[in-house]
Amino acid sequence: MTLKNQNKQNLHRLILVTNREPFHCVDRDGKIYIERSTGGLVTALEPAMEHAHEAVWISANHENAISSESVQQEIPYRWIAVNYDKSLHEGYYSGFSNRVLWPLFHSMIGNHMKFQIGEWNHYQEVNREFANTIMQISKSDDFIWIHDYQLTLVPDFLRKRKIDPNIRIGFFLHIPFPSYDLFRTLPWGAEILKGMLGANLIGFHINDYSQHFFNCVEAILKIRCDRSRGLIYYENRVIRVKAIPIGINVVKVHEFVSDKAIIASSKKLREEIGAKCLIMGVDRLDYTKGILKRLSALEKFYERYPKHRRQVSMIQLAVPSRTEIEQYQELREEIERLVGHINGLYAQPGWTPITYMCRSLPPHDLFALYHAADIGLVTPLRDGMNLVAKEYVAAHHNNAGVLILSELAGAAEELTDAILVNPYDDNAMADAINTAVRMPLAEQKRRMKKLNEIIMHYDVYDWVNKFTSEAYRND
Ligand code: ADQ
Repeated sequence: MTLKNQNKQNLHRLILVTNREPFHCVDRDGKIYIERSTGGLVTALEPAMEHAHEAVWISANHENAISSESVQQEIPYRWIAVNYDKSLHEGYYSGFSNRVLWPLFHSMIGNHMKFQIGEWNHYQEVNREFANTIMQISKSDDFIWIHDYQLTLVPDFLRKRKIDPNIRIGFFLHIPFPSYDLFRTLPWGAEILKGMLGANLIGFHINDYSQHFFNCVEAILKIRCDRSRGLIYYENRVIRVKAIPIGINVVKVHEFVSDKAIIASSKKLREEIGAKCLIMGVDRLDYTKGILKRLSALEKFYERYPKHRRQVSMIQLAVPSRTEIEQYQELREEIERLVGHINGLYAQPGWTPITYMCRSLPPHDLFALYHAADIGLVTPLRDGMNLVAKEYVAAHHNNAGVLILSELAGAAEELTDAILVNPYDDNAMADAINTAVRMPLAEQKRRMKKLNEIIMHYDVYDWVNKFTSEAYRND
């Protein structure tokens, strides 16, 4: 699948709006370098930017040491920063976005959801600043595409500011949308729903999330929804709601894993690990990713299937994120403790059960790991989609490999030829690891072929095309 130049044909300028900027700064020997980000969202959105006939990326400016001129030399499109008062940042970002909406939308409110006075106001103010910046540059016929839970109020703020009705506004939620029973615990639920309803099109990864959204709109706002057509009638406008699952840039992954240098690194990694079978886990360091339960499952696996000790090793890679939030610091310590515990229990001279790396890896090393791993263990407790699962599948497009995938990741809807597991059930996961280790090569290849057919068909270009054409549908 390739991008069919959707944006070029209809000549709408694309204004992409995200909380995070599409680059980050790296300090090397005291000198600051700007690098394009490699994370999930940016990787997914760059193809849309590169194929638009004209494009602008609007984001916050977390890396505020940097001038826009120096950034502009490094990225192939115009970037505009939203400048808001720094005193709002903690409440908007770490507070309301990541201590309220993130756990709530992942249905993990228990120990994680924490309201603090004033944060809702900070969230609103920053969303208003985003809308102000968009208003300053937008012109008739633009296509404004707003992303994710940090910016739910922006579409409605644009309507309130009387944005040109010719401008289409799309909103895509990259994380799950929770059930009504959970969503109703949020004191500002009605405002969040109305905020999103400012868009012409609201996109989710899977149909379950759209249905939850419809339930909340009906129950909380008492608004008429036509579910069979995916339409909501609100303030004399028709809003389209649609499940459009995100894909990956499959061709790029194929290029990485056919690169001779990456194949050589993958081979070297295998030799260094020594074990016959290598399992990989790759995640942002986040409690939703289920890393602790996964490690417990591995411990159970070694306990129940002692003959696999020495034969099977795991590399767990976790890139630190939201390090300013206490729960994330605690999680990091707990993971380190558990890795130490398992290695202490089972390691033997010449064999280490788990190699744990807590950092971001450059694409070369990341894809060498994907390529080297016999088993991809992707077991989030809840995940909007999960791109790691798709990247692992793409990295094994012409060889064997087994994906073990959480039923609670959006990706499980499409990747039904993976071994699907309940990520809370470490006993069942231990058994799934055993099944994967013992799976005959022919069976692995058969499953990999089917998984690859899916991710090749529904790749990131398909996602961009579908979202753009849905946003311009008039029927
Ligand atoms: P994330 O929660 O960030 O994305 P995910 O979809 O798995 O999760 O994307 C992570 C990305 O970061 C992948 O592309 C992966 O290769 C990369 N990555 C992870 N660890 C890394 C490391 N140590 N070094 C380098 N790169 C690393 C959110 C939602 C998901 C949804 C995406 C896209 O939470 O559910 O799939 O947006 O919509």
